[in-house]
Amino acid sequence: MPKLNSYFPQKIEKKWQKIWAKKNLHRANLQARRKKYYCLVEFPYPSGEGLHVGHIRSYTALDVIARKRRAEGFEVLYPMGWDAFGLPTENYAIKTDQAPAVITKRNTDRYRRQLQALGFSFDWSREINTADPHYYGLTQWLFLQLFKAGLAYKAKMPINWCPVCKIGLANEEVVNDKCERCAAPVVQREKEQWLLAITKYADRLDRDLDLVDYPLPVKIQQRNWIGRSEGIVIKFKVEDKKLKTTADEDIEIFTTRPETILSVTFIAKAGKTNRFTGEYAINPANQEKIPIWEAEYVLAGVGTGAIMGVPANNECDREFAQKHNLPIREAPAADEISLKKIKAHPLTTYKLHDWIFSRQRYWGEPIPLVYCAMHGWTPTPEKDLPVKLPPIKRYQPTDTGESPLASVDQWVRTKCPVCGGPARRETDTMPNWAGSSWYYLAYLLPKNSKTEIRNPKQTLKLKFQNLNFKKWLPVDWYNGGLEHTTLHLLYSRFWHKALYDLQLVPAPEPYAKRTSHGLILAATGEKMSKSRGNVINPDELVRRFGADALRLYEMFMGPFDQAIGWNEDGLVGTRRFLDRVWRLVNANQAKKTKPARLDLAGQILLQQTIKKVTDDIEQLKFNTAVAALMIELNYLEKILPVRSIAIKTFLKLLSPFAPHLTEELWSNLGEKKSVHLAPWPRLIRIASSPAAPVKIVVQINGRTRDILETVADLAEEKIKNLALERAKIKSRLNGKNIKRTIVIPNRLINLVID
Ligand code: ANZ
Repeated sequence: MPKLNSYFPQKIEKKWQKIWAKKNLHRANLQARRKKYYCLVEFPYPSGEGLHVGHIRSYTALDVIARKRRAEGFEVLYPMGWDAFGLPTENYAIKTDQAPAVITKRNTDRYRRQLQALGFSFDWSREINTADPHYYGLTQWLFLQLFKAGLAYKAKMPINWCPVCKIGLANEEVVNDKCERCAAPVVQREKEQWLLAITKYADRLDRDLDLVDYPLPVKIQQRNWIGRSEGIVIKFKVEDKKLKTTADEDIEIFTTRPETILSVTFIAKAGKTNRFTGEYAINPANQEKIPIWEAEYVLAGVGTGAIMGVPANNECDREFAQKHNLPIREAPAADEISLKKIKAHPLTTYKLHDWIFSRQRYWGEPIPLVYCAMHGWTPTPEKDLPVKLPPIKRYQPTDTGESPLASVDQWVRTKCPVCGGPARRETDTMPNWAGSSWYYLAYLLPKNSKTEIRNPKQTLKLKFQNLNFKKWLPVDWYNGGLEHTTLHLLYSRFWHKALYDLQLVPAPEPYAKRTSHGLILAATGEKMSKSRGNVINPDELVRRFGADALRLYEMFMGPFDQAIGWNEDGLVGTRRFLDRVWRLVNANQAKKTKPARLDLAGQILLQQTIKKVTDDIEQLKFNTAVAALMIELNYLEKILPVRSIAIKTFLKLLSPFAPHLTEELWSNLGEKKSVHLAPWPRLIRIASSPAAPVKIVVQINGRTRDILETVADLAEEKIKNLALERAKIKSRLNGKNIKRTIVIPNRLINLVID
């Protein structure tokens, strides 16, 4: 027996990664004639902690899809980049006195190295970075298109203010109403903010969910967040205080339950306190005089900002009535006819609020607007984009709660683009959701976009319209976290729709299909976090087990959409499975006897494996796809030596999960081209292939002498031949003449002799 070499992933993985990169194996040709497939995963925020095992779950899943699609003949784009602006980097910059750009560079270098070590088939030539001035120049330009379309406006808004740190905090930095850094109670402070009018798109964001393939819980969550509600506005006359007669003014209330109008006992309008206003309104249904209150629970931004109080039917109203001694009355429902007489009109309202788009922070895209006393807010001209972040010494926010940019006087002072007079730049920056609102478009920009897109001969609008968007949009399959359902996923759908209306993109929705992976938890079932010290470092796992074993484990660990605890034994198990695959191929090569074809049972099993793996991958049932491969391996191990076609089919099915090991074995089998360029195995119908073999009773003159196992629906002649070959039958027949043969298909053969 020749000594079998062992599986050393550390040796082969780096080697193949280099070869694939050199051959541009995963580069997408956006001009290709073939059908396209655009796979997308949420690009990471390059934090100081490095890659998380949760990233690997999502990225492997779509890597499997991307590899399968390539094998099915599609031109596949599977890109990667960095969502690089954000608070943690800025806070770390403040703490360690380093430039955020320097920290970001270090972190992205590390992430890239980590991702490359896992063998994902990303097209690295299209890597993007939202903090790159070329990138954020385009983010600024797109923002200006929204501004010009009337979708950006400035308004006074309450923000979270930490009186100790003297800074405005993002919502994420407020934990239980306290400052995340110093634990001081956070107060609300009025501040002028930029807002994006996402509410103008509320209706379409709700309705167009019908156009896309998202998991039902994701659609429901988005719909609840948008909070569409169809009701009517009813006018109540207000009694003139002095004359005690009805005045000309009305109070308009919004309700979804007009038939409860006879049970109304008060009116309440949005207020900062709960108090009686001293005024009365007249119920148009029964002319009753009812008090008008101000109530905290009535929201200013919803409906008309006023309600009719129906304590008998509405929980909030009842609570309020009980607290303030207002009557609770249960009257019959008003009928259609009496309702028709009331002055009312239909209204659709939404819970969604406009999106606060300002941050008083350094590490974000500067909002490219300039303020001039004469001309108000004006866009920075296209030729002056990007408005670059100026280098500064201190990233600390200022005492006034202004962005640190406000302290860079030479940067703030500028000229009005309209009149050339003195003007000031906006010092607020965009939230970290800005760059990710259009990044799936950025991946489609020409590779030399840095120079080309800046070529001033053509407007950016024309350039955008000339891009390859028509062929490549929408994204075919987008996987990402459930936590982004009402943030990033909603925000980017909104940007996309606004750009669609501006004829910058050709399709109404950015993502045709969305899926979500479950969280990976610590072994104890807790969330993995730095503070708990239970974070798993993928670098170490790749070193110990190999990237393929880690990838395979994350696909095998449990149902993809469910949360699951980390279990290193599982990883040991998938590594062992790969060791066995390695030995199988080597042992098969080493056998001296002539390799056999798969017998019928073997062929059937292989076809079942192809079908199972093919179907399960599409439904994200990676765990059961891998289980099918394990069953196939068990079988192949027992029947060596077998012809290499069977082994190769098995390797091809495994290749999306374990791309390095399968590539090495594929080439050991003498293949010159990559396993990843080979077509996906096709299901073939085996001649007379049964679901399961059948047992046929063999009788001689009506007495059972033997039982033989064979495939179903075999021709009579063939069954007879099989029966005659059986030793037991041969000896009993002993050369005697068969007078007659009776066959019951799939069950029995009776040989009649003298
Ligand atoms: C009378 C009534 C009777 C109501 C009843 C509900 C139940 P949904 O259904 O969630 O869309 N409402 C209207 N404007 C409001 C505001 N600005 N702040 C707080 N509440 C407001 O909610 C619609 C209902 O929310 C409306 O219908 C109104 O109460 C309340 F048995 O009117 B209803």
